[in-house]
Amino acid sequence: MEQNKKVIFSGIQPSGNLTIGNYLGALKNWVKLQDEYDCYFCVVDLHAITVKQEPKNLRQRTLEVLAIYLASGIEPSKNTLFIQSHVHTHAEAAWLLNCFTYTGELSRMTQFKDKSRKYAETSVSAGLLNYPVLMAADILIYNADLVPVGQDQKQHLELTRDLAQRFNNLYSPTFKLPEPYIPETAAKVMDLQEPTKKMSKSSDNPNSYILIMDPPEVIRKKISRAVTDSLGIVKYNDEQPGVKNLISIISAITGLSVKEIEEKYEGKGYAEFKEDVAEIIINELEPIQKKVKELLDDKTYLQSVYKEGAQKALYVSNKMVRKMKKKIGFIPFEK
Ligand code: AQP
Repeated sequence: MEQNKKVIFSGIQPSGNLTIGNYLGALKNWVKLQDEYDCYFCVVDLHAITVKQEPKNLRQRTLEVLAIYLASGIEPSKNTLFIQSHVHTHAEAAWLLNCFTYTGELSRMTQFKDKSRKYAETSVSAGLLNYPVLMAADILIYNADLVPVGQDQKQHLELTRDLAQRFNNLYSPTFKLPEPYIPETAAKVMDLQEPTKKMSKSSDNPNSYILIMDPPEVIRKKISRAVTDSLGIVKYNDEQPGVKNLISIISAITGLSVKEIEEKYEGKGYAEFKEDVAEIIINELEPIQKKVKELLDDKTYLQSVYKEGAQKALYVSNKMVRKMKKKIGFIPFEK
């Protein structure tokens, strides 16, 4: 039966603690996909090391991200849940694909340009440049049909399609060309301090994001400090990016329409509006936080989930990598 389902691949980097951007933009939507699609949800730790990570933090966050996947409602029995570095085919396929990628294509990527500017003072690793090739490998080794992506990842998916097409033309049809999957209710959560920028887990300013694991009092404080404007009207428009962002957050959590939210706060000030935003976020996150803590206390269970996921992911992806190697001209290790 699974054969008939379309394949989806997605992942989140344990490059920082997850934010409500990751939750509302990715996780909450993934939960809706698990019955209809054959989903591979991965903690992409190989991607995380494209910028410097403290080993202790990386270890801790990788498990926490897996626990957050589970606590958000992603079920191991319905999906393949795993940690990227446990499945060696990702790195292997990335190397193969690197040899079909032009450096010019990579240096033109917007995310590379942004991130290399940010890390210019320390050093910019070749890994940061090659990040989209690893992402292409992640997707292509499962022959994914669909990839849920935010606007900022669309360019990388285009490259994935170009690489797949290039390989297919050079040898013979091997890969499907994956399509972007844009969920109807995809929320783009903006930075609380600079609401024209995406909320990001690696931001240097903790007031710019709400973490999934932030305690209630921290959430109240951060929302009360969120940048708004001097108009004092709860209205969804581009002239009020801060208010627009808070309305989007309410809408993504409650399912209320923008119009319903605007009507609810007609004639009311920002203080009351912000108090409600904070309570709505707290109520949504509380059960997840409780579950994450329980899961992190049960490492044996977490291990059983990621081991089983990795075994399945390896079995599926190895077939594709073997095929790639054979077409390239490598001698098979065994027939
Ligand atoms: N602010 C956001 N709004 C909506 N969706 C978001 N995502 C991230 N931030 C928002 C979605 O989360 C998924 C995984 O993201 P990622 O960890 O692979 O990397 P990212 O998109 O680069 O996220 P960050 O938080 O900005 O990470 P850093 O700071 O490490 O680069 C994706 O589906 C993404 O769309």
